[in-house]
Amino acid sequence: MRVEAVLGDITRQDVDAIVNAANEALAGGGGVDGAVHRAAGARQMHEACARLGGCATGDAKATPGFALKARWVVHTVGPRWRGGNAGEEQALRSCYRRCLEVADELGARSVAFPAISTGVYGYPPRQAAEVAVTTLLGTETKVELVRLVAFDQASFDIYRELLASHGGRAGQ
Ligand code: AR6
Repeated sequence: MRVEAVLGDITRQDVDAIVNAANEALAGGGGVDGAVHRAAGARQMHEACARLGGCATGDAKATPGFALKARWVVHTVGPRWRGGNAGEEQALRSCYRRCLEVADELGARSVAFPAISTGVYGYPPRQAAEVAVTTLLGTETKVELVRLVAFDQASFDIYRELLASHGGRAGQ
């Protein structure tokens, strides 16, 4: 598996599946979640999410991508940051692992991830990036390309640095 980093918008990625940073109700929201719902088609995505019956923190569930370039959206629920001693790291690792498992079940070969939990949920970006890179590189999967999509230059630089030291690569 190859892990690369880009600076950009998750909703514009031309991959088999994109990951959504959702909430447990799968009810839509701001940030990535709002952008994904709008770009996919809000009504259809809302209905598809409603049929999934929610999603626990650390778990992941898929819907079609509807109007997105990506064929599927894998919705995952990251932990809210509560200072670091409330199981946040374990839950965030679970998100990345479960997204790859769901991607494998779908037959997705390329998957783009946003920086789960680092917006509204407040996870420190560098610590989240370390969890992302080490978990992805340490998980057995049939996914061939993982793209980490940074929304700002500082996050992109962190991914680039971590990938350089872990044998991945940065692009764009
Ligand atoms: N493309 C890529 N990254 C983005 C985009 C985008 N279009 N928009 C924001 N980011 P967040 P969370 C970055 O808040 O912390 C929602 O309301 C953003 O800069 O989307 O897991 C849900 O419904 C940040 O670094 O997700 C939940 O209630 C990262 O994506 C809650 O927020 C994640 O920010 C989930 O919070």
